[in-house]
Amino acid sequence: MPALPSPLIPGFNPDPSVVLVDGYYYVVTSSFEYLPGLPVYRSRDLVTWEQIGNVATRPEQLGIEHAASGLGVWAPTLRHHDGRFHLIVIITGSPRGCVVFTAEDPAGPWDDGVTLDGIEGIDPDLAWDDDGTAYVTYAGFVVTGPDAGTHHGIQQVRVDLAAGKALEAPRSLWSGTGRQFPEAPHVFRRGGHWYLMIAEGGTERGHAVSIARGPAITGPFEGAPANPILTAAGFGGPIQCVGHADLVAGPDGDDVLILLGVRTLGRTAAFSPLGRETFGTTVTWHDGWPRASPPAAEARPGVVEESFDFADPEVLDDPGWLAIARTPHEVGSLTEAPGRLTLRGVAGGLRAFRPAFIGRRQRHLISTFVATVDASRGAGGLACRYDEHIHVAIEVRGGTVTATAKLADLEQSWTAPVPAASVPADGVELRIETRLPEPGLSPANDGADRIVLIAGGVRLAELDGRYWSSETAASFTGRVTGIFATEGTVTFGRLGYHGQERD
Ligand code: 6LW
Repeated sequence: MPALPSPLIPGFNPDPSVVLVDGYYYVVTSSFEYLPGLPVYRSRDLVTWEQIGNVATRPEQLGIEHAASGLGVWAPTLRHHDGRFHLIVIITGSPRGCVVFTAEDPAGPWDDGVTLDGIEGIDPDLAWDDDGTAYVTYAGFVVTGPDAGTHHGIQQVRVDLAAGKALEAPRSLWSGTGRQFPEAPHVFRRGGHWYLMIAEGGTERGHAVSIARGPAITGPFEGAPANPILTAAGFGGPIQCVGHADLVAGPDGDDVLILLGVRTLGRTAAFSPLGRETFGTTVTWHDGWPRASPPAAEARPGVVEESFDFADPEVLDDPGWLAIARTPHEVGSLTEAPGRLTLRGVAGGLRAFRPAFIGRRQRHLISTFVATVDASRGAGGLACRYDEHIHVAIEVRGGTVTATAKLADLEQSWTAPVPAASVPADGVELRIETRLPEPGLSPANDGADRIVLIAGGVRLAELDGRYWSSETAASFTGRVTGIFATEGTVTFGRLGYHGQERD
Protein backbone atom coordinates (compact mmCIF):
# COMPACT_ATOMS: atom_id res chain seq x y z
CA MET A 1 0.00 0.00 0.00
CA PRO A 2 1.38 3.50 -0.77
CA ALA A 3 2.27 5.53 2.33
CA LEU A 4 -0.80 7.15 3.80
CA PRO A 5 -0.78 10.93 3.84
CA SER A 6 -0.61 12.36 7.34
CA PRO A 7 -3.15 13.67 8.07
CA LEU A 8 -5.42 11.72 5.79
CA ILE A 9 -8.13 14.41 5.82
CA PRO A 10 -6.72 17.72 7.09
CA GLY A 11 -8.45 20.47 9.05
CA PHE A 12 -11.13 20.17 11.70
CA ASN A 13 -12.34 16.59 11.00
CA PRO A 14 -12.55 14.59 14.25
CA ASP A 15 -14.26 11.29 15.12
CA PRO A 16 -13.98 9.69 11.66
CA SER A 17 -16.01 6.64 10.72
CA VAL A 18 -15.24 4.70 7.55
CA VAL A 19 -16.91 2.20 5.25
CA LEU A 20 -15.70 0.48 2.04
CA VAL A 21 -18.39 -0.04 -0.61
CA ASP A 22 -17.80 -1.13 -4.23
CA GLY A 23 -14.14 -0.10 -4.21
CA TYR A 24 -14.66 3.33 -2.63
CA TYR A 25 -13.84 4.41 0.91
CA TYR A 26 -16.23 6.85 2.52
CA VAL A 27 -15.44 8.78 5.71
CA VAL A 28 -17.80 10.99 7.73
CA THR A 29 -16.59 13.24 10.59
CA SER A 30 -18.17 15.36 13.36
CA SER A 31 -19.35 18.92 12.67
CA PHE A 32 -20.74 20.27 16.02
CA GLU A 33 -22.61 23.60 15.60
CA TYR A 34 -21.86 23.97 11.88
CA LEU A 35 -24.10 23.48 8.86
CA PRO A 36 -24.01 21.70 6.52
CA GLY A 37 -23.14 18.94 8.96
CA LEU A 38 -21.40 15.57 8.78
CA PRO A 39 -19.03 16.02 5.82
CA VAL A 40 -18.71 12.99 3.53
CA TYR A 41 -15.26 12.29 2.02
CA ARG A 42 -14.47 9.70 -0.66
CA SER A 43 -11.28 7.95 -1.78
CA ARG A 44 -10.35 4.99 -3.95
CA ASP A 45 -6.97 4.36 -2.38
CA LEU A 46 -7.02 6.05 1.06
CA VAL A 47 -4.47 8.53 -0.36
CA THR A 48 -6.46 11.01 -2.44
CA TRP A 49 -9.62 12.32 -0.80
CA GLU A 50 -12.45 14.46 -2.05
CA GLN A 51 -15.40 15.90 -0.13
CA ILE A 52 -18.45 14.72 -2.07
CA GLY A 53 -21.18 16.16 0.13
CA ASN A 54 -22.62 16.40 3.62
CA VAL A 55 -25.20 14.21 5.35
CA ALA A 56 -27.05 17.17 6.92
CA THR A 57 -27.84 19.85 4.37
CA ARG A 58 -31.19 20.92 5.90
CA PRO A 59 -31.32 22.48 9.40
CA GLU A 60 -34.30 20.35 10.45
CA GLN A 61 -32.18 17.20 10.09
CA LEU A 62 -30.15 18.33 13.12
CA GLY A 63 -32.23 20.72 15.25
CA ILE A 64 -29.13 22.53 16.53
CA GLU A 65 -30.40 26.12 16.53
CA HIS A 66 -30.02 26.31 20.33
CA ALA A 67 -27.04 23.96 20.76
CA ALA A 68 -24.05 25.57 22.48
CA SER A 69 -20.79 25.83 20.52
CA GLY A 70 -19.00 22.50 20.80
CA LEU A 71 -22.29 20.63 21.19
CA GLY A 72 -24.42 19.54 18.24
CA VAL A 73 -23.17 16.82 15.93
CA TRP A 74 -20.81 14.44 17.73
CA ALA A 75 -19.11 11.25 16.57
CA PRO A 76 -21.09 9.44 13.84
CA THR A 77 -20.82 5.85 12.58
CA LEU A 78 -21.16 5.18 8.85
CA ARG A 79 -22.21 1.72 7.65
CA HIS A 80 -23.75 0.08 4.55
CA HIS A 81 -26.54 -2.45 4.93
CA ASP A 82 -29.23 -3.85 2.61
CA GLY A 83 -28.11 -1.57 -0.23
CA ARG A 84 -28.32 1.66 1.78
CA PHE A 85 -25.79 3.81 3.59
CA HIS A 86 -26.69 4.27 7.26
CA LEU A 87 -25.32 7.08 9.41
CA ILE A 88 -26.03 6.96 13.13
CA VAL A 89 -25.22 9.96 15.31
CA ILE A 90 -26.20 11.45 18.66
CA ILE A 91 -26.87 15.17 18.34
CA THR A 92 -26.06 16.73 21.72
CA GLY A 93 -28.10 19.71 22.83
CA SER A 94 -30.75 18.88 20.20
CA PRO A 95 -34.24 17.42 20.64
CA ARG A 96 -33.42 15.02 17.79
CA GLY A 97 -31.24 12.85 20.06
CA CYS A 98 -29.94 9.62 18.53
CA VAL A 99 -30.75 9.68 14.78
CA VAL A 100 -30.23 7.20 11.95
CA PHE A 101 -30.06 8.83 8.49
CA THR A 102 -30.01 6.74 5.32
CA ALA A 103 -29.14 7.36 1.67
CA GLU A 104 -28.65 5.37 -1.51
CA ASP A 105 -25.78 7.62 -2.59
CA PRO A 106 -23.46 8.91 0.17
CA ALA A 107 -23.10 12.21 -1.76
CA GLY A 108 -26.78 12.72 -0.93
CA PRO A 109 -29.56 13.39 -0.65
CA TRP A 110 -29.83 11.86 2.82
CA ASP A 111 -33.26 11.42 4.39
CA ASP A 112 -34.62 13.30 7.42
CA GLY A 113 -33.57 10.46 9.73
CA VAL A 114 -35.40 8.46 12.39
CA THR A 115 -34.85 9.23 16.09
CA LEU A 116 -34.16 6.14 18.20
CA ASP A 117 -35.81 6.42 21.62
CA GLY A 118 -34.26 4.78 24.67
CA ILE A 119 -30.61 5.69 24.01
CA GLU A 120 -28.87 8.24 26.22
CA GLY A 121 -25.19 8.80 25.59
CA ILE A 122 -22.71 9.63 22.83
CA ASP A 123 -20.77 7.95 20.00
CA PRO A 124 -23.32 5.38 18.77
CA ASP A 125 -22.25 2.43 16.61
CA LEU A 126 -24.67 0.47 14.43
CA ALA A 127 -24.10 -3.22 13.64
CA TRP A 128 -26.23 -6.12 12.45
CA ASP A 129 -26.16 -9.74 13.55
CA ASP A 130 -26.37 -12.56 10.96
CA ASP A 131 -30.14 -12.72 11.30
CA GLY A 132 -30.43 -9.00 10.52
CA THR A 133 -31.04 -7.86 14.10
CA ALA A 134 -29.69 -4.32 14.59
CA TYR A 135 -27.69 -3.31 17.66
CA VAL A 136 -26.63 0.13 18.82
CA THR A 137 -23.51 0.18 21.00
CA TYR A 138 -22.66 3.54 22.58
CA ALA A 139 -20.90 5.36 25.40
CA GLY A 140 -23.31 5.96 28.27
CA PHE A 141 -22.01 9.46 28.93
CA VAL A 142 -24.67 12.01 29.84
CA VAL A 143 -23.92 15.39 28.21
CA THR A 144 -26.83 17.63 29.22
CA GLY A 145 -29.51 17.79 31.92
CA PRO A 146 -29.32 17.19 35.66
CA ASP A 147 -27.13 14.06 35.31
CA ALA A 148 -24.59 15.75 32.98
CA GLY A 149 -21.14 14.27 33.49
CA THR A 150 -22.36 10.84 34.63
CA HIS A 151 -20.78 7.94 32.71
CA HIS A 152 -22.36 4.48 32.57
CA GLY A 153 -19.60 2.90 30.48
CA ILE A 154 -20.12 1.19 27.14
CA GLN A 155 -23.73 0.11 26.62
CA GLN A 156 -25.67 -1.81 24.01
CA VAL A 157 -29.30 -2.17 22.98
CA ARG A 158 -31.14 -4.14 20.34
CA VAL A 159 -33.13 -1.69 18.21
CA ASP A 160 -36.01 -1.56 15.77
CA LEU A 161 -34.73 0.96 13.21
CA ALA A 162 -38.05 1.35 11.41
CA ALA A 163 -40.04 1.96 14.60
CA GLY A 164 -37.28 4.15 16.06
CA LYS A 165 -36.96 2.46 19.43
CA ALA A 166 -34.77 0.34 21.67
CA LEU A 167 -36.16 -3.18 22.16
CA GLU A 168 -34.57 -3.76 25.56
CA ALA A 169 -33.05 -1.93 28.51
CA PRO A 170 -29.40 -0.97 27.89
CA ARG A 171 -26.90 -3.70 28.79
CA SER A 172 -23.37 -2.84 30.02
CA LEU A 173 -20.46 -4.17 27.96
CA TRP A 174 -16.70 -4.32 28.49
CA SER A 175 -15.58 -0.72 29.05
CA GLY A 176 -11.81 -0.76 28.67
CA THR A 177 -8.84 -0.98 30.99
CA GLY A 178 -10.02 1.53 33.56
CA ARG A 179 -8.77 4.67 31.81
CA GLN A 180 -11.21 7.57 31.83
CA PHE A 181 -13.92 8.14 29.20
CA PRO A 182 -14.55 4.80 27.52
CA GLU A 183 -16.20 5.93 24.25
CA ALA A 184 -16.28 5.60 20.46
CA PRO A 185 -17.24 1.90 20.43
CA HIS A 186 -17.29 0.00 17.15
CA VAL A 187 -18.42 -3.62 16.92
CA PHE A 188 -17.23 -5.78 14.00
CA ARG A 189 -16.55 -9.38 13.08
CA ARG A 190 -13.23 -10.89 12.01
CA GLY A 191 -12.90 -14.64 11.60
CA GLY A 192 -14.79 -16.43 14.32
CA HIS A 193 -14.79 -13.48 16.74
CA TRP A 194 -16.82 -10.38 17.35
CA TYR A 195 -14.61 -7.45 18.38
CA LEU A 196 -15.52 -4.43 20.48
CA MET A 197 -13.02 -1.63 19.85
CA ILE A 198 -13.24 1.55 21.94
CA ALA A 199 -11.37 4.76 22.73
CA GLU A 200 -10.38 5.53 26.30
CA GLY A 201 -8.21 7.98 28.20
CA GLY A 202 -10.09 11.06 26.95
CA THR A 203 -9.74 12.76 23.58
CA GLU A 204 -6.71 14.80 24.72
CA ARG A 205 -3.14 13.61 25.36
CA GLY A 206 -4.20 10.39 27.16
CA HIS A 207 -6.23 9.13 24.19
CA ALA A 208 -5.87 5.41 23.36
CA VAL A 209 -7.54 2.58 21.43
CA SER A 210 -8.36 -0.64 23.29
CA ILE A 211 -10.10 -3.79 22.15
CA ALA A 212 -11.95 -6.85 23.41
CA ARG A 213 -13.47 -9.87 21.69
CA GLY A 214 -16.19 -12.39 22.27
CA PRO A 215 -18.31 -15.10 20.66
CA ALA A 216 -21.35 -12.98 19.78
CA ILE A 217 -22.27 -9.42 18.89
CA THR A 218 -23.59 -9.11 22.44
CA GLY A 219 -20.40 -10.49 24.02
CA PRO A 220 -19.35 -11.45 26.58
CA PHE A 221 -16.22 -9.48 25.64
CA GLU A 222 -12.78 -10.11 27.06
CA GLY A 223 -10.03 -7.47 26.77
CA ALA A 224 -6.88 -8.03 24.71
CA PRO A 225 -3.81 -9.07 26.70
CA ALA A 226 -1.88 -6.00 25.49
CA ASN A 227 -4.27 -3.03 25.66
CA PRO A 228 -4.12 -0.30 24.60
CA ILE A 229 -3.42 -1.45 21.05
CA LEU A 230 -2.62 2.12 20.00
CA THR A 231 -1.70 5.33 21.81
CA ALA A 232 0.68 8.26 21.43
CA ALA A 233 0.46 9.09 25.14
CA GLY A 234 3.91 9.37 26.64
CA PHE A 235 5.62 8.83 23.30
CA GLY A 236 7.43 11.54 21.35
CA GLY A 237 6.32 12.53 17.89
CA PRO A 238 4.27 15.36 16.52
CA ILE A 239 1.01 13.42 16.05
CA GLN A 240 -0.68 13.22 19.45
CA CYS A 241 -4.11 12.38 20.93
CA VAL A 242 -4.59 9.45 18.54
CA GLY A 243 -7.72 7.41 19.16
CA HIS A 244 -11.41 7.12 18.26
CA ALA A 245 -10.60 4.55 15.57
CA ASP A 246 -12.70 2.69 13.02
CA LEU A 247 -11.35 -0.34 11.12
CA VAL A 248 -11.44 -0.97 7.36
CA ALA A 249 -9.65 -3.27 4.90
CA GLY A 250 -7.02 -1.27 2.98
CA PRO A 251 -6.59 -1.48 -0.82
CA ASP A 252 -4.01 -4.27 -0.53
CA GLY A 253 -5.96 -6.24 2.07
CA ASP A 254 -4.14 -5.02 5.18
CA ASP A 255 -6.49 -3.57 7.76
CA VAL A 256 -6.23 0.14 8.45
CA LEU A 257 -7.42 2.16 11.42
CA ILE A 258 -8.97 5.51 10.52
CA LEU A 259 -8.78 7.70 13.61
CA LEU A 260 -8.47 11.19 15.01
CA GLY A 261 -5.24 12.88 16.03
CA VAL A 262 -3.69 16.33 16.26
CA ARG A 263 -0.64 17.79 14.56
CA THR A 264 1.36 19.50 17.25
CA LEU A 265 3.97 22.19 16.83
CA GLY A 266 7.29 22.63 18.55
CA ARG A 267 9.53 20.77 20.92
CA THR A 268 6.94 20.49 23.66
CA ALA A 269 4.24 19.28 21.24
CA ALA A 270 1.78 21.23 23.37
CA PHE A 271 -0.32 23.11 20.80
CA SER A 272 -2.28 22.05 17.74
CA PRO A 273 -3.69 25.04 15.85
CA LEU A 274 -5.96 23.12 13.49
CA GLY A 275 -7.76 20.94 16.03
CA ARG A 276 -8.46 17.24 15.67
CA GLU A 277 -7.91 15.90 12.13
CA THR A 278 -8.41 12.48 10.49
CA PHE A 279 -5.41 10.13 10.23
CA GLY A 280 -4.80 6.51 9.17
CA THR A 281 -2.43 3.78 10.33
CA THR A 282 -1.89 0.19 9.22
CA VAL A 283 -2.82 -2.71 11.52
CA THR A 284 -0.90 -5.91 12.13
CA TRP A 285 -2.58 -8.97 13.70
CA HIS A 286 -0.99 -11.17 16.37
CA ASP A 287 -2.86 -14.21 17.72
CA GLY A 288 -6.11 -12.71 16.55
CA TRP A 289 -5.47 -9.31 18.13
CA PRO A 290 -4.83 -6.11 16.15
CA ARG A 291 -2.01 -3.68 16.92
CA ALA A 292 -0.95 -0.36 15.41
CA SER A 293 1.50 2.50 15.78
CA PRO A 294 0.73 6.22 15.80
CA PRO A 295 0.55 7.68 12.29
CA ALA A 296 3.72 8.89 10.64
CA ALA A 297 4.83 12.46 11.13
CA GLU A 298 3.16 15.03 8.97
CA ALA A 299 3.45 14.23 5.27
CA ARG A 300 1.13 15.89 2.78
CA PRO A 301 2.95 17.06 -0.27
CA GLY A 302 1.85 19.85 -2.51
CA VAL A 303 0.22 23.21 -2.45
CA VAL A 304 -3.51 23.83 -2.52
CA GLU A 305 -4.88 26.94 -4.25
CA GLU A 306 -8.59 27.63 -4.22
CA SER A 307 -10.46 30.66 -5.46
CA PHE A 308 -14.17 31.22 -4.92
CA ASP A 309 -15.65 33.95 -7.09
CA PHE A 310 -19.02 35.12 -5.78
CA ALA A 311 -20.10 36.05 -9.32
CA ASP A 312 -20.53 32.29 -9.85
CA PRO A 313 -24.17 31.51 -8.94
CA GLU A 314 -23.18 27.97 -7.88
CA VAL A 315 -20.22 28.94 -5.73
CA LEU A 316 -21.95 28.06 -2.45
CA ASP A 317 -22.78 24.56 -3.70
CA ASP A 318 -19.20 23.54 -2.92
CA PRO A 319 -19.62 21.16 0.07
CA GLY A 320 -16.72 22.72 2.03
CA TRP A 321 -18.53 25.90 3.13
CA LEU A 322 -19.62 26.15 6.77
CA ALA A 323 -22.02 28.46 8.60
CA ILE A 324 -23.22 28.37 12.20
CA ALA A 325 -26.49 26.50 12.84
CA ARG A 326 -27.81 27.86 9.54
CA THR A 327 -26.79 26.82 6.05
CA PRO A 328 -24.48 29.10 4.03
CA HIS A 329 -27.43 29.66 1.66
CA GLU A 330 -29.52 30.96 4.58
CA VAL A 331 -26.76 33.28 5.79
CA GLY A 332 -25.60 34.73 2.46
CA SER A 333 -27.37 35.84 -0.70
CA LEU A 334 -25.88 35.63 -4.19
CA THR A 335 -28.75 37.50 -5.84
CA GLU A 336 -29.06 40.68 -3.77
CA ALA A 337 -26.03 42.44 -5.29
CA PRO A 338 -25.03 41.32 -8.79
CA GLY A 339 -21.86 39.25 -8.85
CA ARG A 340 -21.36 39.47 -5.08
CA LEU A 341 -22.18 37.60 -1.89
CA THR A 342 -24.27 39.70 0.49
CA LEU A 343 -24.34 39.21 4.27
CA ARG A 344 -26.73 41.03 6.58
CA GLY A 345 -25.09 42.11 9.81
CA VAL A 346 -25.70 40.41 13.15
CA ALA A 347 -24.81 42.65 16.10
CA GLY A 348 -21.67 41.59 17.91
CA GLY A 349 -20.06 40.18 14.75
CA LEU A 350 -18.05 37.10 15.67
CA ARG A 351 -19.01 37.53 19.36
CA ALA A 352 -22.63 36.72 18.52
CA PHE A 353 -23.91 33.24 19.42
CA ARG A 354 -25.21 32.87 15.84
CA PRO A 355 -23.11 35.30 13.79
CA ALA A 356 -23.53 36.08 10.09
CA PHE A 357 -20.44 34.08 9.11
CA ILE A 358 -19.56 31.76 6.21
CA GLY A 359 -16.17 30.07 6.30
CA ARG A 360 -14.02 27.08 5.46
CA ARG A 361 -11.69 24.82 7.42
CA GLN A 362 -8.05 25.89 7.68
CA ARG A 363 -6.38 22.68 6.44
CA HIS A 364 -2.69 23.62 6.29
CA LEU A 365 -0.32 24.99 8.91
CA ILE A 366 0.96 27.53 6.38
CA SER A 367 -2.09 29.23 4.92
CA THR A 368 -3.58 32.41 3.53
CA PHE A 369 -7.24 33.34 3.40
CA VAL A 370 -7.96 36.44 1.31
CA ALA A 371 -11.32 38.18 0.80
CA THR A 372 -12.49 41.42 -0.73
CA VAL A 373 -15.17 43.37 1.11
CA ASP A 374 -17.36 46.38 0.39
CA ALA A 375 -18.63 47.65 3.75
CA SER A 376 -19.86 51.05 2.55
CA ARG A 377 -23.37 50.18 3.81
CA GLY A 378 -22.36 48.36 6.99
CA ALA A 379 -19.45 46.75 8.80
CA GLY A 380 -17.87 43.34 8.28
CA GLY A 381 -14.79 41.50 7.15
CA LEU A 382 -12.71 38.33 7.51
CA ALA A 383 -12.29 36.22 10.67
CA CYS A 384 -10.75 33.01 11.99
CA ARG A 385 -13.09 31.36 14.49
CA TYR A 386 -12.86 28.75 17.22
CA ASP A 387 -16.07 30.00 18.80
CA GLU A 388 -17.78 33.19 19.95
CA HIS A 389 -15.18 33.63 22.72
CA ILE A 390 -12.01 32.72 20.83
CA HIS A 391 -11.36 34.21 17.40
CA VAL A 392 -9.48 36.85 15.45
CA ALA A 393 -11.11 39.25 13.01
CA ILE A 394 -10.45 42.14 10.63
CA GLU A 395 -13.45 44.43 10.25
CA VAL A 396 -13.96 47.27 7.77
CA ARG A 397 -16.14 50.11 9.05
CA GLY A 398 -16.33 53.51 7.38
CA GLY A 399 -12.83 54.49 6.30
CA THR A 400 -11.08 52.36 8.90
CA VAL A 401 -10.07 48.75 9.44
CA THR A 402 -9.84 47.16 12.86
CA ALA A 403 -8.09 43.92 13.71
CA THR A 404 -9.36 42.24 16.88
CA ALA A 405 -7.83 39.39 18.81
CA LYS A 406 -10.33 37.83 21.21
CA LEU A 407 -9.23 35.27 23.75
CA ALA A 408 -12.05 34.61 26.21
CA ASP A 409 -12.06 37.64 28.57
CA LEU A 410 -9.05 39.30 26.93
CA GLU A 411 -9.48 41.42 23.85
CA GLN A 412 -7.21 43.77 21.95
CA SER A 413 -7.76 45.82 18.80
CA TRP A 414 -5.62 47.67 16.28
CA THR A 415 -7.24 50.29 14.01
CA ALA A 416 -5.87 52.00 10.90
CA PRO A 417 -7.29 54.02 8.01
CA VAL A 418 -7.91 52.02 4.85
CA PRO A 419 -5.19 53.05 2.39
CA ALA A 420 -7.46 54.30 -0.41
CA ALA A 421 -4.89 53.77 -3.14
CA SER A 422 -4.72 50.05 -2.39
CA VAL A 423 -8.45 49.32 -2.70
CA PRO A 424 -9.22 47.18 -5.76
CA ALA A 425 -12.50 47.55 -7.65
CA ASP A 426 -14.14 44.67 -5.78
CA GLY A 427 -13.46 46.02 -2.26
CA VAL A 428 -10.84 46.24 0.46
CA GLU A 429 -8.57 43.20 0.40
CA LEU A 430 -8.32 41.46 3.77
CA ARG A 431 -5.88 38.64 4.52
CA ILE A 432 -5.39 36.24 7.40
CA GLU A 433 -2.11 34.41 7.04
CA THR A 434 -0.63 31.69 9.22
CA ARG A 435 3.10 31.07 9.17
CA LEU A 436 5.54 28.93 11.04
CA PRO A 437 8.32 30.63 12.98
CA GLU A 438 11.91 30.34 11.89
CA PRO A 439 13.54 27.37 13.62
CA GLY A 440 15.75 28.39 16.50
CA LEU A 441 13.58 31.19 17.80
CA SER A 442 13.36 31.63 21.54
CA PRO A 443 11.71 28.85 23.57
CA ALA A 444 8.97 31.32 24.40
CA ASN A 445 7.75 30.92 20.81
CA ASP A 446 8.15 27.17 20.73
CA GLY A 447 5.00 25.43 19.67
CA ALA A 448 3.39 28.45 18.06
CA ASP A 449 2.34 29.42 14.61
CA ARG A 450 2.02 33.11 13.78
CA ILE A 451 -1.30 34.61 12.72
CA VAL A 452 -0.91 37.75 10.62
CA LEU A 453 -3.83 40.13 10.00
CA ILE A 454 -3.50 42.35 6.94
CA ALA A 455 -5.91 44.93 5.45
CA GLY A 456 -5.34 46.78 2.19
CA GLY A 457 -1.71 45.71 2.28
CA VAL A 458 -1.22 47.11 5.80
CA ARG A 459 -0.09 44.66 8.48
CA LEU A 460 -2.35 45.39 11.45
CA ALA A 461 -1.23 42.69 13.87
CA GLU A 462 0.84 39.52 14.21
CA LEU A 463 -0.28 37.10 16.91
CA ASP A 464 1.06 34.06 18.74
CA GLY A 465 -1.07 31.20 17.41
CA ARG A 466 -0.86 29.15 20.61
CA TYR A 467 -3.82 31.12 21.89
CA TRP A 468 -5.99 30.18 18.90
CA SER A 469 -5.22 26.46 19.18
CA SER A 470 -7.51 23.64 20.23
CA GLU A 471 -5.75 23.26 23.60
CA THR A 472 -6.33 26.90 24.64
CA ALA A 473 -9.82 26.96 23.19
CA ALA A 474 -10.52 23.62 24.94
CA SER A 475 -12.48 22.99 21.80
CA PHE A 476 -13.68 19.90 19.97
CA THR A 477 -13.62 21.89 16.71
CA GLY A 478 -10.77 23.67 14.90
CA ARG A 479 -10.02 26.84 12.98
CA VAL A 480 -12.71 27.91 10.52
CA THR A 481 -11.94 31.10 8.57
CA GLY A 482 -14.32 33.17 6.50
CA ILE A 483 -16.36 36.30 5.96
CA PHE A 484 -18.76 37.97 8.37
CA ALA A 485 -21.00 41.02 8.79
CA THR A 486 -21.68 42.95 12.00
CA GLU A 487 -23.91 45.75 10.77
CA GLY A 488 -25.99 46.72 7.74
CA THR A 489 -25.41 45.06 4.38
CA VAL A 490 -21.92 43.97 3.46
CA THR A 491 -20.91 42.46 0.13
CA PHE A 492 -17.93 40.32 -0.83
CA GLY A 493 -16.27 39.78 -4.22
CA ARG A 494 -14.25 36.63 -3.65
CA LEU A 495 -12.55 34.39 -1.13
CA GLY A 496 -9.26 32.67 -1.83
CA TYR A 497 -7.32 30.00 0.05
CA HIS A 498 -3.68 29.04 -0.28
CA GLY A 499 -2.34 26.19 1.82
CA GLN A 500 0.98 24.43 2.02
CA GLU A 501 2.77 22.12 4.41
CA ARG A 502 6.23 22.33 5.85
CA ASP A 503 8.99 21.08 3.51
C1 6LW B 1 -16.80 12.57 20.87
C2 6LW B 1 -16.18 11.75 21.94
C3 6LW B 1 -15.21 12.69 22.50
O1 6LW B 1 -18.14 12.29 20.73
O2 6LW B 1 -15.31 13.93 21.93
O3 6LW B 1 -13.92 13.30 24.28
C4 6LW B 1 -16.58 13.96 21.39
N1 6LW B 1 -14.50 12.45 23.51
O4 6LW B 1 -15.66 10.55 21.47
C5 6LW B 1 -16.70 15.03 20.36
O5 6LW B 1 -15.72 14.89 19.37
